[in-house]
Amino acid sequence: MIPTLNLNRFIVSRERQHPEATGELSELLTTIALGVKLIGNLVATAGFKGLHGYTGKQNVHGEQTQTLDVQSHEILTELLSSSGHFGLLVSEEKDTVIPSAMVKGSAKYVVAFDPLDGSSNLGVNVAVGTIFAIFKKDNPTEQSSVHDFYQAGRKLVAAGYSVYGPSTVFVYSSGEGVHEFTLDPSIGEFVLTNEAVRIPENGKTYSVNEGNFSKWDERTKRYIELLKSTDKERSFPYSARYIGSLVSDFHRNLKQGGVYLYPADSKNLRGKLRLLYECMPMAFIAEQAGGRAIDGSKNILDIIPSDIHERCPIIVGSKKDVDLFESL
Ligand code: P6P
Repeated sequence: MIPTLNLNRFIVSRERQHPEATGELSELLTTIALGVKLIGNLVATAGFKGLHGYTGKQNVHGEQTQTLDVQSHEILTELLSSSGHFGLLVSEEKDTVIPSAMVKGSAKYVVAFDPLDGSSNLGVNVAVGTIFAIFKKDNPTEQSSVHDFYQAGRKLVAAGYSVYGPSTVFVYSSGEGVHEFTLDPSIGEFVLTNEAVRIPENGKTYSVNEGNFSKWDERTKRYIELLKSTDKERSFPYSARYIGSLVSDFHRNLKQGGVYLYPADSKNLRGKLRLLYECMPMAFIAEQAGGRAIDGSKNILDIIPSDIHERCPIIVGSKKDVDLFESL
């Protein structure tokens, strides 16, 4: 079967519909997709290349970094730097912004990414993924600065994620719906498998680390107890599905409906996930697919970061499931 549309042709065909498009965003997205292919291969072969394990160093958040975290970070940083289409990078693995080696001065876009989210699962073969967010600079002619990242998620130009699972999928939106591609390893191409993905209005599953139950506030406890109660009208109880990998839990909820939470708790007052390169991209994808994402009270896409690594509580997924949390 000849693949109807591969990622590159799909992106270019969509961007061509915008007369002002210069092709830079298309090149940026296809560069990220190439990075995803390389990282997917790294994840799949790490076991017998002796690449599993920790570097003995910590990242900006004091978390032990794994060899694959660093190598995934290096792949994306080098590919994006040589693309010449962005001024600055933010990576979970680096405490400061990373200037592009190729762009002297200004560029149109800045990119934030989590090169390998969920990497604590790597040694046990649980799916992990890469998450990215692309902003357009307010003043493309001006020298890029960290302030180019201090924009509300609603201003994202594009965002997406990959899941390195039984197949490698690439999901992105550039503001006109959510599109899913699956890697065909026999030709090394991402092939369109779902155009205009819509998240069901409510789901059947909830994804949260219930080990934190005692640290949650009363509202979060009440919400989870509701989802576990018997209420035929609301199709409760939901099933618990949590594998400790945001991209996997989110992707299941995107396709089948459901809600993912990493709420604030007494230990993590702003939750665990990072606003810029985890919460915002997932919130952007969720809203583009007809879902919602809040931090508990505000839409995540309305929050303006003030630090590139700041954390944010997140309740994201099917509209009605997020509405219910907000209503409590
Ligand atoms: P916990 C992985 O470290 C991650 O950032 C997400 O991918 C995942 O959903 C969450 O943290 C798991 O955190 O505290 O439940 O182990």
